[in-house]
This record gives sequence, structure tokens and C-alpha cells, in this order.
Amino acid sequence: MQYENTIRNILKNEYRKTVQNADVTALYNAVAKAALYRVQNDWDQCRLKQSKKRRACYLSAEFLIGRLIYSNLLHLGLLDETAEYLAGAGRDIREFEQIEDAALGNGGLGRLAACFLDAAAQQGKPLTGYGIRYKYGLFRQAIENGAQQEFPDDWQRFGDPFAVRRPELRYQIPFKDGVIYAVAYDLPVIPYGNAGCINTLRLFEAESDHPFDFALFNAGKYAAAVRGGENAARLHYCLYPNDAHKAGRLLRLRQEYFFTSAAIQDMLRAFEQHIGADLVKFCDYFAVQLNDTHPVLAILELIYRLTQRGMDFETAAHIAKKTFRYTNHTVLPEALEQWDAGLFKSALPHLYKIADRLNKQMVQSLFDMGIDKDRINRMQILRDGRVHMANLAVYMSEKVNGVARLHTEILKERVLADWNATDPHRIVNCTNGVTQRRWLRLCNPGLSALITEKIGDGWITDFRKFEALAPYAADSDFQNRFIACRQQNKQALCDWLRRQYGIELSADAAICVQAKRLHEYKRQLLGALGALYLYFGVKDGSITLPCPVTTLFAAKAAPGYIAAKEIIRLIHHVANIIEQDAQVSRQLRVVFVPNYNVSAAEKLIPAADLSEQLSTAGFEASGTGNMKFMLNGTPTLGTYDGANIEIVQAAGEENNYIFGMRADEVQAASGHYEPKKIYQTDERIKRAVDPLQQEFSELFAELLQQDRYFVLADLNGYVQKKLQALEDYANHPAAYAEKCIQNMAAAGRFSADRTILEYCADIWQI
Ligand code: 26Q
Repeated sequence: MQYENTIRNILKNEYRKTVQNADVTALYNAVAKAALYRVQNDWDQCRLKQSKKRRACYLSAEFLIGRLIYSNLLHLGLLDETAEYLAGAGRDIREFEQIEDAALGNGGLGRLAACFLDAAAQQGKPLTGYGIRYKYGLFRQAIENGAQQEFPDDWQRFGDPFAVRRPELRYQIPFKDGVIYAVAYDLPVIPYGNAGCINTLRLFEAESDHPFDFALFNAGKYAAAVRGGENAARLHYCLYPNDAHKAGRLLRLRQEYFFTSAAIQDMLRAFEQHIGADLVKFCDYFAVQLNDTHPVLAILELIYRLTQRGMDFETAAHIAKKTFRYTNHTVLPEALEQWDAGLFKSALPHLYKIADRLNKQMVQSLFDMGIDKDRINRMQILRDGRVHMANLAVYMSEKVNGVARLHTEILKERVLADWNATDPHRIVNCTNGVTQRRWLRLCNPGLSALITEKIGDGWITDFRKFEALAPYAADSDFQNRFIACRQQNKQALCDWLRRQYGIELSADAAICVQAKRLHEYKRQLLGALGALYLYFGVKDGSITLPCPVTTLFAAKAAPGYIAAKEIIRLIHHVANIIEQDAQVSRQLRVVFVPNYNVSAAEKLIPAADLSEQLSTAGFEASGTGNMKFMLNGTPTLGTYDGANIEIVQAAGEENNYIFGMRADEVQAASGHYEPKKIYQTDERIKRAVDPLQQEFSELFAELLQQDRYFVLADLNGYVQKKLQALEDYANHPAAYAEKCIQNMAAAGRFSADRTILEYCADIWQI
């Protein structure tokens, strides 16, 4: 009642509206603010309780939190109540689907950070997120003539009612060409039910030191008078939309320094204000996790700030070493961050000095250990006129972790082999996880209710409970109800696609989904060629599909990544070829779903009959989409890569569809792989690839000449396994449902709650 009154009062006082006549923006802000008021006290109390204790800080250039209104209401136990209340006033809670996602991240790494925040709050672990409050998140994607178009993402269009501006938390960031201010905005991270603790995601916005130049203003130069302020503001304006290829731009370096300096200053402020111990104790209170190399400047900044406070360099470096930990998310060499030393030095001279000194210290100590020159050289922080962020991160971190078992092995054996030889205990594995609250309870309420009916609702907060589903896998009543849930979700997806994009889809087809960022190594190209392969097979009668099949692709390409954009164009081309063939298109369809984001994932994943995870073995560090499908009871059609391997080990090979080269085979084949031979000797492959020759000549040439990602090598295996999955789905629905349920029953291990508990125990000592 209190809550409803608050909503009404906000609408009346701030908007002069009622629940009945408010526009969506007003209604959204009123509901969100009323929810926020509910947590304000608990939030303050959690903060106070944590302020004197050891805690972890998660530094990340990205937090892909998505839309917060539904998840926050769910966690507060207000979702149903709000829906009913709004319905009573003739409104529909689904109106909030118009609210933009907060897409403050590119993909996996950013979404992982968001899942970790959720999990830590749920487990009652003190974890503060630090990042940038980008004014524009990841671009909105539209498709024109089959090609990707980018549009700015003004995600705050409807406001940002959960954020609390903290003007008193304002830090000077000392750039060489002038000071910029970082001001904090806090978002509450609210656990589900009355459990855990309310943590904080603290995002910084840039502000000018002198937003307004009065001398210029008085001289009548009004535009010039505000320029300083505008320049400062540009720092947090936009998220870099590439998620692997080096940007190497000065603005990116400035962004990285901006938020990491603010974060370090905020920690030092908290330490001095609430703990007040000797600064050598800093590392007893703060464990700082670096989400890839993007926040690695924090290491140099902490040393800088400690020495500024009078600590000697060696001690400061020692404290820093005990404070930081680093997570690696990629083995692609082109994605390892390096900065031009000249650029670095001119932008951040005070940090460059520290990097240089650390490098000398490191070289000396490695030399003292008797390590040979070549190896020392490869490990250097400063080498060949570049600053190697990964080397800095590993040298200065107590623990370094990979994000799935295979990935960690590859780090130890290849990417970070020199480091592993020096200190075999530093590199550890911590397999990723996803929050079952957003990725099952919230996005799949029908299936959630079914699960809860059988095993209770403990699974929402206790990942170990998923096991209790195993006995139901062979239960035909449960299977039928599972199938009915899936069917409803498929229908809901079709309705959404029609409303949103005018796409007409049948819920009676098998729905296969490949949804993730577009990358050559993720092999959307394999999916597209697989569709052509099937198309020609169905057309000439050599392949009979057991049921109608729709393959959905959803992916954003980095705006400057030409090959990735070509693959989007190709997917549309393939969709058109099939569509124009009236015979085949009754059986087979390819559809590209534009603007993939968290909210789209929440529609796609619960509706998928098959989860396509096609990366070249050895390249996908972990993948987390694969876990979301598993959690919703969708078998994986995939390669032995990243966390797919662990998924299959947990859920059973017989309940998934694995194909293709293994990572060691890929490694062994590099150098003497001849894709052209495959093309020339296999007629079915030739006819699937030939349609690329004219309009997609560069993709065609790459496939025949190099095929760096072994697409042709895996094409037959992929299609055969897909056909087998479809055959099981169509002709053995009970057995297929059993596989689905076995996947859910084994999904507990892939809860972010498990992952966070591992970080706490093995990496943070919390
Ligand atoms: C670097 C420099 C300049 C500009 C941008 C970047 C940049 C930004 C984002 C580089 C990489 C990323 C994102 C990487 C990423 O999302 N990696 C994924 O991380 C997931 C979580 O661990 C894994 O599951 C995926 O396998 C991995 O690809």
C-alpha cells in the first residue's frame, strides 16, 4: 500500500499525472523511484557494515546490466504486485519493454561483470563495481539492404531513476593537459528475496574543472566559453564498440585512466575515512579484480597515490602486488592491449615513470632467478616501444585467472607460458557463470513456475538445488509440461518479432539460435554455410528435414570490422535465397534478428530448441550464452571449446551435439591446412560455398585460401550433427525433452553464484 502510495505521490508531485494518464517515462520513473526508496535504508546499512571490512572491487570498462526495472522489482518481491496494480489502473507492466537497456558493454565480458555483481549481492559478499557511466551505450543496430547500420544509443532517454548522483564523491583526474573531474553515480545491486546484501555499482561521469570560461564569455565568445566543459564531457560519451580488435586510440587510454584513477582515489578515501590504519594495510582491506587489461592502469595509479602519500616505491609496489588480481578473457593476439610508449608517456607521464621503474625491477628480479634473456625479454612491460598491459597485469597480480578450464590450460601452455614457468601457482581457473535470476527466473517465468512446483523455489538462490530436477528428466508428465512451456515461449518470441520488426515466424518449426557478437572465430559463417548446405540438399532431395527448421542469427559487428559486416550481409543473402524458393522455404528458414542485446536475449533464449555454439576450438575463452541456453533446458550444438566442454561433461555428451575439430587438432593443423582441397573434393561443400563467389568475393577468397578458422573443415560435421539433433527433436520428442531437462539439472555449476564463491575463496580471500 505504502509502495503504491509512493508511486501515486511521485506521479502527482513530479509529473502532475495519475497512474491512468501518465506517459511511460513518468510511470517508469515513479515505479522505479518508489522501489528505490524501499531499499535506501538497507543499502546505507550494508554500506556502513562493509566499510570497516575486507572487500573486493571489480574494475571493468564495461557493465552490460541491461534493463533494470523488471529485475529490481523481481528481486524486491514487487513484480507481481506492480503488474496487478498497474493492470488495475488500465496499464500494462509490459509497457516498460520500451525502456532502453543500459548497454554499457559490448558482450560477454561486460555481461559477466553484471552477473557477478548480482551473484555477489545474492551471496552477501561485499563487492563494489567501478566503471564508466557512458552517455551512449553500445550502438543500436538496424539493417538496411542486408547491411548493418549503427545508430547512437541514448539509453537515458527515459531517465535513469535507479542511479543516485553522489556529488560529494568527486575526484580530480590529473591528465597532462589539465585536470578533469570524475563524479560518482551509484546504482544499488539488489539481491533476490530478503537475502544477501545490497551492493553498489559506482559509475563515473566526466566533468570539467571549469565548465565555463568567464574571460571568453565576457568577450562575447559564448561557444568558446563552454568548450572546456564539452571536452571534459566527451570522456564518458561513448563505449568503444569493438570487442577484440585493438583500438589503440588516445581517447580510449584516457577513458581507462579516467575511471581507474577515480576508483583508486575512491578506495583510498574510504580507507582513510573508515579504516584509518597505516597505508601498508591497504591490501588487507581491498582485493581489486581487473576485468581484462582495460583497467590495468589502476596498478600504476595506486603506486602513484601511495608514493604521493610518502610511501617508498618498493613498499608501494609490494602493496599493489598484494591488492590486484587479473582475469584474462581472450587468447587472440590481436586483442591483447598494447599502447605506443610515446603516446602513453605524453598522456600519462607520471604513470609512465612508474611503469618504467616496475619494468626495471621486474627484469632484475627475473635475472636474479636465473631466467634466460629471451624469456625475460618476452615478459617485459616495456618492449619495442610499446607498453604491454597483459605483462604488467600478470607481473603485478597475486592471481591471474582464465574463464574456463580449456582457456586456462591454453593460457598456461601458450599465451602466458613464460609466466607459468616462473610461478606455476599464479594462474588459476575460475569457470564463468550466469545469474539464474535474470536468465531463468525472470526471462522464463513459465518454466520457472514448473521447476518451483516440483523442487521448490530454492534454486533461485541456491545453485545446488538444480540437481533435484534430474529425477524428473524421464517423467513423461514433466516432459510434456516442459514442452508446453517451450511452445509458449516460442509463440511469445514469434509475437515479439512480429510486433518489433514485422518478422513473421512459425512457432511450429524447430528454432535454432546463434546469438552473440559477430566474430570470425565464433563462426557465424559456419552457420550460414550450413544453411546453404541444407538448402541445396533439400532442393535436390538428398536431404529430408524431419520438421520445418528456422535458424535465427542475432549479432552486432564492430563498426570497423569489415569481414564481420560482410558476414551479416551474407546471412541476409542466404535468407533471401531460401525465401525465394517457395518449395524449400516451407521447410527451411534463416532469419536475422536485428539489434541483439540483453532484452532480446531474454526473448530468444527461452524459445530456443537448439543452442548453436560454433566457435573454432581453442578460440572462445568460455562463452556465457551457452550457459544461458543450458539453464533454460536447451541442448548445445557445438564444438569442444571454452565452457562447452564443461557443459557437456556436466550434462552428458548424449544430451548434447558435439562436432568438429578439437583444440589440439586445430593447433596441430595450423600451417598445413588446405581448405581448397576440401572445396575441390567435396561437391556438397563446393555448392554451399559457390554462392559467395560473386557478391562475397573476399569471404570466398578467405575460405579457399586460408580459412583461418577451419570453417570448411568442420562444415560436414556441423551439418550432420544438426540433422541428428533435428531428427531427435522431431521424431523423439520425449527423449529430446529428457535431454533438455538433463541439461537444466546439470546447470547449477554454471550459476554465477558458484563462480563468485570460488573467486571469494580462491582469489579474493573474502
Ligand atoms: C580493448 C581495447 C580497446 C577497445 C576495446 C577493447 C575490448 C573491449 C571488449 C576488448 C575486448 C572486449 C571484450 C571481450 C569479451 O567479451 N570477451 C569474452 O569474455 C567472456 C567472459 O569471460 C567470455 O565468455 C568470452 O569467451 C570472451 O570472448
